[in-house]
Amino acid sequence: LAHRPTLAAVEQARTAFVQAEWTAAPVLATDAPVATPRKVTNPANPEETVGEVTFATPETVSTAVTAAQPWDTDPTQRRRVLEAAADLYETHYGEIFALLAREAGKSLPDAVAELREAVDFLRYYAARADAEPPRGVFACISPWNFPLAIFTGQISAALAAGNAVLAKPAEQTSLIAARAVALLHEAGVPQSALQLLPGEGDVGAALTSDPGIDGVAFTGSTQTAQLIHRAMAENLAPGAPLIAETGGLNAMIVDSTALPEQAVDAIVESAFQSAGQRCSALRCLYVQEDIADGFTEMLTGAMDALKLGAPWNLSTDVGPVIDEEARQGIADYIEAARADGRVVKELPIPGRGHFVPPVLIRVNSIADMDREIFGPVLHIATFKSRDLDKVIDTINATGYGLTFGLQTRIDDRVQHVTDRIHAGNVYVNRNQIGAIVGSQPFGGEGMSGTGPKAGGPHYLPRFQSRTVDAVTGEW
Ligand code: TXE
Repeated sequence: LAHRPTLAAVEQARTAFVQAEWTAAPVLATDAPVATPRKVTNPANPEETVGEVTFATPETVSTAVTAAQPWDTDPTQRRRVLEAAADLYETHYGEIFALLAREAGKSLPDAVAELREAVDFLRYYAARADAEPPRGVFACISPWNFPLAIFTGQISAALAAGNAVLAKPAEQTSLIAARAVALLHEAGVPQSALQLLPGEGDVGAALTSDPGIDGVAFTGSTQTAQLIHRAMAENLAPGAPLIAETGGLNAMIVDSTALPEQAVDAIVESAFQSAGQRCSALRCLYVQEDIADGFTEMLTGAMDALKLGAPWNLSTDVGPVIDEEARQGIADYIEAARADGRVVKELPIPGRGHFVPPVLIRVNSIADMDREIFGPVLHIATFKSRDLDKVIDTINATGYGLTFGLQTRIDDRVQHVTDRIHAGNVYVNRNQIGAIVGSQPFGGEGMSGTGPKAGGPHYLPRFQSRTVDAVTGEW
């Protein structure tokens, strides 16, 4: 961050905003009906009210679509305004950290990384604004797990290209979205080019079946992406693009030559950071049989060292999951594994709130997992060296292809495995997490998304009226 916060400044911001109550409501270029307001509570302390949100209704949507107007200005102006928005995000870090902690349950390191990523997206796409014509009106539908970074990434690309944006944030994180939109408007994005439609899935469904929409950017579950795909096919012009980033079933292979400390650090971070609520998170670890016992012991020891608790405590490693529904779903899954005697290690619940303590569960293979469990739940399997190719085939056969990790010191093996694995982002001998805007774009294959990768050179052109070059395949 250009205005890098000192610990003292963060501390000050935290206490200053603890008393704040935020609000979110549709921000429209015209009047339209809305639903009755509801309370937003804190995932780490559900008795605490954080603010109030007024949702849009499906009827709000068509009015907003009609009022939308592409950001018809020269690219230099768009660049300047988006840069100004990045500056505003940075100067408001205290309030943003407080909101990320209190509405989304993010720990401070997660909140810092998220603000950094959001600012990077704004500056990266701003710098690439050019005179290519926009598509028109874009629906940007985002999830709660990166309520600022993914929300801002979609919007800033669509706006940099000159589109009008109708933003539908996840119902769990409307307050953060409302604050971000207020900063974008303050920076100079016109109201008709950026409208906010907080609401539930029905608002997203109404948006993606409105014939006035020219394209959709979506991040969330694979199942919702499939619904959107269908709605668009039935209602939108055939050329309208769907840019979808969805779930994953991500694996890591640790062979007997891997550096154990390095591998354990990478695993703990990849599986449990953000309480495992990342599409990139490690879900299934394959450890070579010869080292499995000692390695598992090291791993469970490292899990013991994790600090669970409220996100605003600076020492917290793992905070709560997003809400009670998520907590219950993950707890039921763990209970079933416990009943089967497959739980290798679990930590105690740190208190009230929507906490799921990190857990390690034994499986025979990734094929035993029929869906993505979006929480701090790591699965462990073992393999024999001669079965390495079988393991790769099983991982590929899940149909997902988001992230993959490999820990080994054999160079030929790196080549062999990475040539065969189907994954959008591959991490060798490092933590299997996230991406870096501009230098390591992020996105998956198969059931994990449509591409192009966010934060890469091909993303923004998808928001423009360009066609594919038949020879180079470039946009
Ligand atoms: O996602 P949804 P949810 C995965 C993860 C998680 C699961 C469910 O496995 O447990 O998805 O999370 C909007 N038409 N990921 O329920 O439902 C919705 O309001 C249009 C992976 O939060 O896909 C929200 O704004 N829009 C992940 C957005 O879609 C609809 C991030 C995402 O919600 C809609 C989050 C519809 N019919 C969850 N229904 C990742 N890849 O990072 C809902 N929405």
